[in-house]
Amino acid sequence: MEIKPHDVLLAIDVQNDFCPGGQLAVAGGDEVVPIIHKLEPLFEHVILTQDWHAPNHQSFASAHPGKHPFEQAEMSYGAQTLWPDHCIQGTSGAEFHPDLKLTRAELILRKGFRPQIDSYSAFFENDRATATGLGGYIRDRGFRRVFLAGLAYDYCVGYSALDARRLGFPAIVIRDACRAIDLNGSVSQIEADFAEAGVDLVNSSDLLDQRHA
Ligand code: VGL
Ligand code: ZN
Repeated sequence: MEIKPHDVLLAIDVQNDFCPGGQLAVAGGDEVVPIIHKLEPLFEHVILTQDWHAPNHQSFASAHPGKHPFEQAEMSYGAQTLWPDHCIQGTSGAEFHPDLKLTRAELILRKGFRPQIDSYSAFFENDRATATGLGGYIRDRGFRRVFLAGLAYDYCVGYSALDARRLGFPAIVIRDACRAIDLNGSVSQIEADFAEAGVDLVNSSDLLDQRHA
């Protein structure tokens, strides 16, 4: 698959708290860093996202007395999975992985800062209605296809890919450049959603091979 000048690489939430040793560690989360580094030169445009929660965020189990991480809670917008405290604004856990070097990135999009709403997707918060502005940015910049990598495959990467499709952008998830949380069938669920929404899955080798084509 050939990368074109109007394509954009979206590196989702490659942050310390989603890497081994972090508060919401994803198995092998740090392994996406060298793969993203290999992909980066293919793209003229790179955007980073950063999960960026207020300390009292309502997606944290700690904000719900008697509840534990990975249980569900009812929010104004429906059911919400509760997480360990993670990616709190200004903490080291919220920083990008120290090895991540995407100096050409043109935008860092922060999400999940409203205490009452979580935001898995880089485009819409979990009420599925509050826009982050990323859709407008991508449209205004004239980008057309959205390629996604990062953490976590079955949450923030997946929801972002589905919303990209909802906004009419072709969305391509680079599978080996992601790692999953895999909670209660979340991987098979997101892949069923991908199939229905027309999200494409590729591997980094499918993109890197173009150099030899
Ligand atoms: C994420 C759960 C909570 C993610 C963020 O980046 O996939 N998952 N916050
Ligand atoms: Zn979060």
